[in-house]
Amino acid sequence: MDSLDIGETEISVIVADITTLEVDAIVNAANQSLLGGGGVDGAIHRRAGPKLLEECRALGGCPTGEARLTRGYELPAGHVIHAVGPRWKGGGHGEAELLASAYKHSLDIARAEELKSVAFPAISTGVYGFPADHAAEIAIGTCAGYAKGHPGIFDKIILCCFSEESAEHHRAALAEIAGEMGR
Ligand code: AR6
Repeated sequence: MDSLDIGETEISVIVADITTLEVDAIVNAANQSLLGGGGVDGAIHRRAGPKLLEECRALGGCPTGEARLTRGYELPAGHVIHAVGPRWKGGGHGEAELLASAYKHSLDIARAEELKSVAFPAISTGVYGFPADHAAEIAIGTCAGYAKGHPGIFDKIILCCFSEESAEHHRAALAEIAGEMGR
């Protein structure tokens, strides 16, 4: 299942480079320093240009499970929400809760700023080693729960996967939620 409408919010799963998306905000899978890195973080900073790093420096970092907002600069997206997911350490260190918190915090920021379309990468599933299937359940479950709890806030929440395999995990999680909702 590629998309599900919850209230007025469409939750969808796509395979794309998140730096190409024309949305109100893309979410970055950042680290606590907010000073850039590899993976999607590196790609976002490259495309946004040096002013993004300048704005990030002024933020003074971000704890795991939280997020911070900047402008998008040269990106087609208007804003970047820099979320810090957990490193996977076997599952017994609050990783699931911290990952859910990173999604929820990002959506709280988007809601506060009245950003209507938000795209997420699969936070923590690259360098940070979070198992992709478990992370997808948390990503989809948190976004769907948020859309249900805050009707009319978002037009679109996009889970922007970088591989077909990652997308399959997110589609399966979306189908499960749809089933629970009787759709
Ligand atoms: N568009 C969408 N998804 C992407 C892109 C892209 N352009 N590039 C990679 N991905 P990762 P993490 C996917 O490693 O695990 C950085 O160094 C990728 O395939 O970017 O949260 C930060 O600075 C994977 O599915 O982030 C941190 O230090 C997902 O994005 C650390 O890595 C996340 O992979 C964060 O690690």
